[in-house]
Amino acid sequence: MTGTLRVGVVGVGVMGADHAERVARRVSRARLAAVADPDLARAGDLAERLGARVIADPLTLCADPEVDAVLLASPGTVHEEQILACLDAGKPVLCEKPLTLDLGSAVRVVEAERATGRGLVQVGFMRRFDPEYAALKGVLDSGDLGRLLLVHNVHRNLAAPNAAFRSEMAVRDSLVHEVDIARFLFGEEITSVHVLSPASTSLVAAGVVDPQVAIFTMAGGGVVTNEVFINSRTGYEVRCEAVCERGSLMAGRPWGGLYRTSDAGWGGTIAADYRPRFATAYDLEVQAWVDACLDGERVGPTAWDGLAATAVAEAGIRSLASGRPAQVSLPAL
Ligand code: ISE
Repeated sequence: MTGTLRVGVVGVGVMGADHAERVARRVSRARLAAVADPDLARAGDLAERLGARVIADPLTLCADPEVDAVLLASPGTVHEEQILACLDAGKPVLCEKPLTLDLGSAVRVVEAERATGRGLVQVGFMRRFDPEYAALKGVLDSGDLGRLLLVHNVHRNLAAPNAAFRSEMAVRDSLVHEVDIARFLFGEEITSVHVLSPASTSLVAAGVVDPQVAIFTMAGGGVVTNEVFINSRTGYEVRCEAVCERGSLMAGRPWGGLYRTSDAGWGGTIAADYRPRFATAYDLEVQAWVDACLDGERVGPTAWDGLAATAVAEAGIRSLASGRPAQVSLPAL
């Protein structure tokens, strides 16, 4: 399709404001048509700056005839009703992760999307669009290094976004990225997850587990180790090392460039948060979504990918509480 995609953004907090700016200023073939947020002053300021309309009610934005596609950056608790409103209106939706907070609502979303007969939902697992992660996946798929055996992920944030931070949030909001990357790199489902609770940093409230170490077992027997450390005080560090039969690959070194075991070097800076670290990935993700909406193709993580991530996060929260591995069961849809 030729023309310009009129995008509505729901939720203009940190990530939504970043996406609104991206749609308005950096992505081609798209225009920021409208924004919605419960904080009307925040929505009004942004809309004025970027030349968009404010629509007070998110569900009205989803149905608005002058909005062609919707980018959801609202809290996960309201994703289900907002995605369903977009599907009812037959509109494509790019939904920030997590798709939903529980398996029941994820199933309802996947079923509602299937009933439309179209691939309308893309989930915002932006790392798949990061040039280094994409290059790493390309090398794995080429078979040059043989079979993928292990993945080691490190995921550190500078500090928790607010004082309400709880252990479960590290699983739902942060580990969920590693869930998607593990499924993406192996091309398999995760069958069990074991969340370990090492000694916590003294910088969190009593009873909060930070850092956490999670171990995924993949359907084919591969293993993924994950460190998630929210109050690391070092900055935004996200790295991934894939270990194959004939060598290893690393994405996300602070000094940049896909690393093979023969490389060496040091000297970069660590980003403060996900926006600078994954700026290129977000740009490529939103551009790919806009192009797919206009050209009628589906790209990126699907609603099923979002459902699978929610199922693993639910199992992870059970494991966090019990201290034992938890099996992941995916519905047969
Ligand atoms: C946040 O929502 C993100 O998606 C970031 O990528 C992640 O590092 C952070 O822990 C989450 O809270």
